[in-house]
Amino acid sequence: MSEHQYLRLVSDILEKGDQRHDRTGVGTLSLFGAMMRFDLSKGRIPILTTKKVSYRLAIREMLWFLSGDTNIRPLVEQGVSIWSDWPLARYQAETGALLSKKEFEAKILADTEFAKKWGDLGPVYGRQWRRWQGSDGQVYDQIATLIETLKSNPSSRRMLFHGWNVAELKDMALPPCHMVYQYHVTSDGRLNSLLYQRSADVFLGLPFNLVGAAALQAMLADQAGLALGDLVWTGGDVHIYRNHIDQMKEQLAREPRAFPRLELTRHPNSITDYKIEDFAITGYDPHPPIKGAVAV
Ligand code: DHF
Ligand code: TMP
Repeated sequence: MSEHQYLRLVSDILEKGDQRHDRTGVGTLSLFGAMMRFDLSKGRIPILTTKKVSYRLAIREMLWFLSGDTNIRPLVEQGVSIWSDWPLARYQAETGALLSKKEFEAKILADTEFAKKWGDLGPVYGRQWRRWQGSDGQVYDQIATLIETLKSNPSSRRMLFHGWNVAELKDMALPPCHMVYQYHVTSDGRLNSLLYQRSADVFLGLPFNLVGAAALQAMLADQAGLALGDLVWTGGDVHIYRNHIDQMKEQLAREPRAFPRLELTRHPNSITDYKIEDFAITGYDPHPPIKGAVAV
């Protein structure tokens, strides 16, 4: 029930991972099918301690998903650069322009028309979660429905939301990685969640995804008047990029510390009203950061 699960997964992949080619051309070591379970009931959330994780970026990303936005501009405004590489790659491919990430982000901030044209990721997470376009012409807010059901029918086995909208995949900069979130309420009023992630970059993406899922679970519990239970993470293609292997070995040599505590300091009336200031993280005492390049 701790960070050791993550480290065990890392050492399993390094030991037994299949050496594969992948879409990005970088190459990975990969295992198929993995699970981890984190107990959130004591107020601690899985922010890895064996390297410093910029958890505020991950929470900001989750708040951006919940806002329904799919344009990187509001992220860039908040100093969050984790999504900028993909619109930049499209801009470079389509215009032949050679811009650095910094220059591209400066244009996104300075020019709203440019941001509209080049900063959008297509109908990714936020769009599908809050405004799934049905074939019946209706627009579905999966998050609002989930919260209503958590309150009105918590024994339901149908509490989930989904990002994999087949008809719209071709318009997405990246098809969703963390694609299904399912929820479950125990008889004593604890909210469990299970995240299914079809593809996981164990060094860069996964630590962020754990923070996002835990922050989301805390907000949903807060909205529905529930206590926190377990966060179950499950992955499909779970991989370490070849250019992250040295970093992962360095991380494996470190001793994990206790996970930090999360407390929501305010109780907004709606899931869309949380601000980064509402997340009080205490007792986070990580080892130093470890840097690595993201495969685009
Ligand atoms: N592609 C790939 N190949 N891996 C990913 O993890 C990934 N994640 C995406 C989009 N596409 C992806 C969205 N999430 C970083 C973290 C999460 C993320 C994208 C990037 C990242 O680069 N993290 C660094 C730097 C964080 C910072 O800016 O401080 C890290 O060290 O955690
Ligand atoms: P893929 O679409 O070819 O699977 O590539 C997506 C890559 O991004 C893959 O390495 C998984 C990684 N990823 C995460 O691990 N977490 C995320 O949140 C996102 C968006 C991507």
